[in-house]
Amino acid sequence: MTAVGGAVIDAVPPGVKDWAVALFGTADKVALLVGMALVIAGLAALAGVVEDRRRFAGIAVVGVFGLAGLAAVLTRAQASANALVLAVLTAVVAVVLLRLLVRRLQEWGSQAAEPATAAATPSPAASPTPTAYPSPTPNPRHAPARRRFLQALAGGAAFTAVGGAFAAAWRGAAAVASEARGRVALPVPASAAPAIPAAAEAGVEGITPLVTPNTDFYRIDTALSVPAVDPATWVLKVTGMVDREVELSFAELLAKPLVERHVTIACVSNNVGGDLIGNARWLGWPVRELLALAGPQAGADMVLSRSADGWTAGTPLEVLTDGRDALLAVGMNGEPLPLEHGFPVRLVVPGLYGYVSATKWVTQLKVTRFEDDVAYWTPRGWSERGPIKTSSRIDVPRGGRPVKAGTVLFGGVAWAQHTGIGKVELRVNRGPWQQTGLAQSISLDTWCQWKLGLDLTEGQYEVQVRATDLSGRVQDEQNRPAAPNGATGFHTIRVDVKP
Ligand SMILES: Nc1nc2c(c(=O)[nH]1)N[C@H]1C(S)=C(S)[C@@H](COP(=O)(O)O)O[C@H]1N2
Ligand SMILES: [Mo]
Repeated sequence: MTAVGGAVIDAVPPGVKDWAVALFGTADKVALLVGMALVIAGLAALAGVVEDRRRFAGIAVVGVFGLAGLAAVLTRAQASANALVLAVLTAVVAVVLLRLLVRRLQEWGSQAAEPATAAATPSPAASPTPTAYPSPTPNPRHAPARRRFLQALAGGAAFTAVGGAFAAAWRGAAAVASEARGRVALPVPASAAPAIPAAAEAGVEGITPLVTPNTDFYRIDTALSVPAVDPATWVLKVTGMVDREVELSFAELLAKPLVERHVTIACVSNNVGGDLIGNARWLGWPVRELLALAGPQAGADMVLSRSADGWTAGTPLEVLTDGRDALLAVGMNGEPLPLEHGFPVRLVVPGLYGYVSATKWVTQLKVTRFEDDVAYWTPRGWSERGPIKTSSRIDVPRGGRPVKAGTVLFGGVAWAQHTGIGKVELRVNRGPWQQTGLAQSISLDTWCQWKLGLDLTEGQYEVQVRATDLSGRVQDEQNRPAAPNGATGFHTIRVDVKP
């Protein structure tokens, strides 16, 4: 089922996917799975009805759906023997159950249809609900067939439930990966993350924390089931336009001089004011050092990174070699990467949206050219290049709740990764821009907090925020949607001030 879902995700036009993401947020996967469960239930009902009318017709329905499932499994890059066997097994069980249930149903139907024997009692077949019987003892001649059908139905349901539980348990790969994660001992970094200055905290209650806890970190990817990668067998291959192909094992990676840095990563789908952005302390090996081992050839301008599940991102070679802390990351906030954030190894690149840089479960770096290779999202309506746009957000006061008249404290975050934030301003009811107090930043690659107290009397106000980066560029005022390369516009909130 996840394979079919994955094929759906890859196949749907970007518009529909955007719509689904916008509608369901990060719950879009749950929505997809529930939707698929409904479709499957509908198909099962259809199979039952047509099989009842004509033998093998229902089996054909199951067969076609089974083949679609098999095709989906086979076309996924993650195709495992387990998934294959499961798909075939499921189809076989479905056919057997279908035949059994239809036979029972037909027995019941044919017995119920014998009119002569039913003379004394109204035909129970006319109404299948037990309440239709005039007496507590239904026609004894019909009972066994009906009971046998219901037994078969209940048996089928129980079998399906138990089978599902076994299938879930069979996802042993996930267990192996999470067990292996538990055994990873991260090395002490050769270069520790600079300590977070106390002045980096703006000191506003309810503001987003400076460092996002792993459990709260946004998650975006196309993987319906989290790829389970065993670090014992993981290798990263550097291929393509290089002087020497390089292979790196997880143990070799851990033995490199690792650096730890705070980097704020963001999703291109993040709407103005949205929360698809997070800041973590990443531990990893600079990608430029790995690339230096391989020796990129003249003419190459892109690194196509590929994940264990076949997803790809195209990152400018320039960005990976210009000295910024682009990392082959193994740690997140002092822990091995959580499985859903790319265990055992992912990329983190300051300044670029995730879709062009932050490959999780990474297994290959192909040095190539934008002209020759196309990354996953490029043909789906998103720009080839995805630098993060300078932006800012008001966290408090939280929308919806009225605040008390007097000095109202505003606070939030602003980011301009790898350039740094110069100033953040607020304006009320489109009045003059007022400079906020900007907290010290952790680094150019992280967001900063800001705060400003405004004296407001009773009434309704529109408050907007805008950031200016350290090069003097003001964030774009024009409201634009996330596609194709990141939303723009000023985050705007309405504040209801009560006496
Ligand atoms: N393998 C893989 N890596 C991926 C993606 C994906 O779909 N598959 N999505 C990218 C996108 S669009 C973003 S915004 C970041 C999100 O990283 P996170 O889930 O750790 O926050 O991962 C990136 N890495
Ligand atoms: Mo993203």
